[in-house]
Amino acid sequence: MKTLLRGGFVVSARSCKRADVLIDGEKVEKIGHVMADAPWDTQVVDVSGCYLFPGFIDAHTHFDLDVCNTTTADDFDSGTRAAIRGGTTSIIDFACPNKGETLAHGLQLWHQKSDGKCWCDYGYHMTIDDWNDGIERELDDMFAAGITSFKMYLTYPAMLLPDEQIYCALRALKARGGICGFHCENAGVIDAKIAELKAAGRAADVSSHPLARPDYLEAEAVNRVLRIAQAVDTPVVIVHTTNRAALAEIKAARRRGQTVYVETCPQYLLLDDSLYYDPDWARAARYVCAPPLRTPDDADALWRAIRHNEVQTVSTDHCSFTPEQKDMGREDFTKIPGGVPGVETRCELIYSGGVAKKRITLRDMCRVLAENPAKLYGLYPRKGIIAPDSDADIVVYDPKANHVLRGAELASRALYTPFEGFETVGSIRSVYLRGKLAVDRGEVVGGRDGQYLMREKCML
Ligand code: DUC
Ligand code: ZN
Repeated sequence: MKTLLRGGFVVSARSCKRADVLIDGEKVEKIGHVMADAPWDTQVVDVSGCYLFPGFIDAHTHFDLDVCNTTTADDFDSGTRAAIRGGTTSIIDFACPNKGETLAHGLQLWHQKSDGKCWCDYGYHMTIDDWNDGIERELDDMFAAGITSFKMYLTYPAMLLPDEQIYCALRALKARGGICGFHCENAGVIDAKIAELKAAGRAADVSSHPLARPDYLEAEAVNRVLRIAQAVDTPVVIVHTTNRAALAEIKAARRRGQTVYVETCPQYLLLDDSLYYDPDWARAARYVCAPPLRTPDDADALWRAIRHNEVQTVSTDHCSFTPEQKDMGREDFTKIPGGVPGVETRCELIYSGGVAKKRITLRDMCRVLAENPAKLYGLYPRKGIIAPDSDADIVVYDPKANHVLRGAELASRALYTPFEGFETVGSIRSVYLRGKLAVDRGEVVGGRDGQYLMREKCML
């Protein structure tokens, strides 16, 4: 049986047009005024007054990840259930072998963690936290397994690679048409600042976290990565960009002719570092993530950069820990497991805080949440657009159905949201995953139907 979504406004990165969408099986068949073409037994769903977005893609999640001697609250089961409830029909998580392990081992481990458990479609980036001939040889296997994007870190001792190895790894990826994302923070100076803060008796202060990881040390690392990329002559992705100084480094690289793709996240657009100074330690600790939250001025710069197409994607860096897990850092702020939940709330936050506030347009929202991530990570046009033959991943957004975000009501196992009490403008009415109703009026009605995504090379 076919399904006709009737009377809505179909949003793309270029337009927002009144049109009906006919779904046949897992695919979009037609768009336009297609009622006359629909067979008699077509299921007609009235979506008048709603926006129809292509299913959103969150290209930055961490599910079932071991951090700081604990494991994220969300695994692939709860994490992808939260994702689909929030309008995300595809996630790309970071497979993460430990130093000394093979990429094949990391890939196998991530399949074990996720296969058969996912409520939305899923793929992986591969983390490169070690570099040697064996790993270089394995890159071809990764491409054969549908992994075309990678990640390297400029911070965290367990992940960090020296500049020479970053250069060699980027050169090897360039030769194969791969793309790499970078976590940009300066490791050495941050460690020195942590030691100073502890020596000054500030180990138990959550506010030590942002003081140890200032914006300019992120900007320094962004600049270093971009200069290494210049030496290799290859595009790179700067993930979870938080601030104006980092954006200035990116602009400078673009001015000298480099291609740089930029990601930011809702927490950097809508929250700020004053939250670390909450006298309630437990409340402040909920916002510990790396890089940390920045200033309202930085958030303004990021919104502007989205408007001007200088930021290509908004993902979440969903890395969830319960308040009880955050408590592990009561005496030592460096032991607070870093990360915030976000996969479930991204769409409503960006609509409410971005589109409804006229900071960005509906088309911008579609571009950074769907079309660009699909192009950047080799899923387009199967994903990222509502068009004939694309997967019928569709989010029906009702702009009049406002509600209030409450951590206790979310599917994530984090048991809180950093946006507690946030009043949304509108909400997700329903979500289709490859033609099948997966969310209906806030209830997850689909199953663990997520499929592993074999991805092509970057096409942005
Ligand atoms: N930052 C976090 O806060 N958590 C997980 C990984 C990261 O980069
Ligand atoms: Zn991350």
